[in-house]
Formats: sequence, structure tokens, C-alpha cells
Amino acid sequence: MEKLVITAAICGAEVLKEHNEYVPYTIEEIREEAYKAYKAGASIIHLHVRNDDGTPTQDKNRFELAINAIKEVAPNVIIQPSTGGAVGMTNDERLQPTELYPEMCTLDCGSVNFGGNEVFINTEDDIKYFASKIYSKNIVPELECFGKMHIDQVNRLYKKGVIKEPLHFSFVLGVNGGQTGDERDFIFLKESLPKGATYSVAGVGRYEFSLAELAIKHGGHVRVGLEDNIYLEKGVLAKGNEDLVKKVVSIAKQYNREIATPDEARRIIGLKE
Ligand code: KMH
Ligand code: ZN
Repeated sequence: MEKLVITAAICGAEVLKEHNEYVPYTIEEIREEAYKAYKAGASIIHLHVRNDDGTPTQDKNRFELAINAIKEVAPNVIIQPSTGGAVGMTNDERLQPTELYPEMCTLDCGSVNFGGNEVFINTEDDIKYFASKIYSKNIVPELECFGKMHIDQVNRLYKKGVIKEPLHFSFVLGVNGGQTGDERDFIFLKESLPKGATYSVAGVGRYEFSLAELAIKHGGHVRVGLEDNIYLEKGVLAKGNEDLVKKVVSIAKQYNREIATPDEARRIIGLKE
């Protein structure tokens, strides 16, 4: 089995310090959380940024500050800015971090209810627009799928040449409005992937570690982080992203999966080394 690529989703756009005090807002906090997650075993940092008051932003300059700060302490880690941003942002607002030419970024592959009155909108035309912007800059997208139908959408757009190799998926499961993250969901999604694709799982809330374990067993890769889940175990808040990454590393040990370095992750996913 390939080594395990761990992505740390350190910040997100929705979770607040009121939920877990370790959610980073400032550039210094983002640098610290990214560094600790990297030291614990993460080879990819999935990056959102916030204003100092915690409000989410896709501002290019804020991303540039955060990326430069992370590179000071972890020069080789893969930085994967979000083009999802927060619900309600415009496409061009969301796409700002691609103007910094990161080696990876996310590409959200379908719409999904996001709890309450919120819908995270990614129409087919939106996906095509994002894909054209992303590929024109030679950025490799992580294909975020909140359920099986998003994988079907990727498969259709791949056949049409809109989405291109390397195909690296992320199953984001357990969103309030999306597909659940039970074993049968995981198997269904994994078996729907095109040949040769790699995938990572991101279990939201209580699904974080059960999905991680499934992916570790089946040769997939794992995303964890405060964006997706704030608890180390039931009722125990994580003391930062580092705790969550360490827990995945310990599960991987049980299954004899070694942890990939950033350069190994580049080879596994198909990024330029
Ligand atoms: N914050 C969510 C609405 C991504 O990073 O690409 C979208 C999101 C997906 O987090
Ligand atoms: Zn995200």
C-alpha cells in the first residue's frame, strides 16, 4: 500500500473559537497551527483564511500573508487553498487564492445543503468556470465531493475533458445536508471512482476517525482538522489540529501504514515534484 497522505484542514470558514479556542484566525495562529500539524505528520495544509475577528475571507492578500507565513516554518509542505470559501461568496471572490499559483487548490464538484437555510452552490457551469481558471494556472485540484452524485458529475466532466488528470478526490461526508459517512457510503463512493484516481476522506463531526480508519485500511488518504471536527474523542475537545493529526498517525500505525512526506505526497497525487 502507498504511504498515507494526511491533509490538515486547520481552520475552515464556519467553525469559531467559541466552538474550540484553538481555531486559528490571525496569520500567526495559522502559521502555528499549520506548523504543528505538519510536524505531527500532515503533508498537505488545506487552507482557509480569516480576518482577525474570525470572519471568513477569500482575500488574495490575506492568503498571500498566510501562505508566506506557513512557508517560513514549513517550506516544503503542500498548501492547498480553498476555492470553496464560505457559503454565499461569489465565484470570483472564491477563486482569488488561485491568483497566487498554489500547486493545489480545491474544486467543489456539486451543490449541497449546508444546514438551516444555507446552500453551498456549485452548478455545472460554476464547476466548468472554476476548472478553467484552475487548469489555466497549472494548479492540481482536489475534487471535493459531498456525495456520490458529485463523483458522477466529475466522471461526466472528465469524459468531456473539462476535468483532467491527475484525479485526486476528497469525500467530504457527514455535512448536515450531504451524504453520511458510514462504511457503506465510503465503499459506494470508492467503487464509483475512475480508474487510477486517488482519494482522501474528510469525515465531518463524529465521522472523522471512523472514515479515517476505513481509508487507512483500504489504501485511501485522510483529511482531519478543526474545519471538520473539533473533538479528539466524544466530549473531549482537541487542543489544536496537532491532536487530530496525531490520532490519525496512531491509527495508521495499527495498520502498518507509513506516513508520506510532502514530496512523497506529491508523487502519490501526481503533483510536480
Ligand atoms: N466552507 C464550505 C462552504 C472547500 O474548502 O473547498 C466550503 C468548503 C469547501 O470548505
Ligand atoms: Zn474547506
